Amino acid sequence: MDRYLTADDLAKTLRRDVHDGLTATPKSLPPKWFYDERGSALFEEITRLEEYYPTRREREILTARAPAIAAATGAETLLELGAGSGEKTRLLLAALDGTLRSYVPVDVSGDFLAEAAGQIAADHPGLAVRPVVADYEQHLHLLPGGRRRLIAFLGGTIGNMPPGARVGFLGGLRAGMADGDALLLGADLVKDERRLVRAYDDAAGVTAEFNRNVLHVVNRELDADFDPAAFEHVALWDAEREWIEMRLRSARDQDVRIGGLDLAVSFAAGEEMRTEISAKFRRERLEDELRAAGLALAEFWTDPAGDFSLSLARP
Ligand code: AVJ
Repeated sequence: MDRYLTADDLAKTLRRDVHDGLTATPKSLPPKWFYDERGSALFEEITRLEEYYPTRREREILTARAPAIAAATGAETLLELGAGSGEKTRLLLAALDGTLRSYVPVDVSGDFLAEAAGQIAADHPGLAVRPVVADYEQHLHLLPGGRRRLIAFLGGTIGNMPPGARVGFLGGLRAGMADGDALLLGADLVKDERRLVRAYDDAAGVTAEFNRNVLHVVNRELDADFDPAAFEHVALWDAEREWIEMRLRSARDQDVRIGGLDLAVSFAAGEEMRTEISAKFRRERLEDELRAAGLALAEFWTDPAGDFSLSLARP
């Protein structure tokens, strides 16, 4: 397994993110820290909720379009950014069967990656599986080369980036791509506000628990004393910026100590801290942002209901 990111790098990034986020006004924490073991399990649970449509819709599109993706790309290498739950990967691997020689799952967490890669290697004899531990916002230029690479960035995770970061990220991807390479990008679409908000504020409270999990992570990793029960889950639709925003609202005046940073922060009753944006797209905006990064939209597929999109783009 290639490692461009050590546990120590991750720990440093967490320290910086938490320090910067908790000393800013308004306070915020970045969504990348949701996904420890418990957070990943909670996210898996979210993907099975009736209210959370994106995973199901993306799977519908992949199932219908995998043969077209294979025909259009003839991919020899599949690079998957953010190792998924395995199911979408299996659909792609099965469809690319005729041309594919190597599979490169890329993730920030090595433990999860090695296990998933081992399983896939066992199921696909003859396929070279080369997991890479890397931060795809930092290490794009280090990813393995080769001819006819298909870079898959699925799930709608691009929505977690604010617009400026998206342009930089897509531009970085483009810079590392050659003729014959392609990008497969999953992105959630703008739709009825009530459905969007319900997808991020489910009746069973799983998303609320997922949101609060970032406080458990900070408590454990940075010796902090957040009381997660003293923060309420908030999900709202920002109609102007067309993104869902998740926040944690302090239920009372409280002081929190982050021992590992030697930092004390106060929350006022009702104060809200942003923990995630999840941008929703329209075709035109995706096409414009891809074009600005030097990528041309070749295919744009949605599920029959028009809820979610898969874009295929080329340099
Ligand atoms: C994994 C980033 C695509 O934004 O929909 C799910 C994360 N947050 N419920 C999303 C998430 C709240 C998810 N992504």
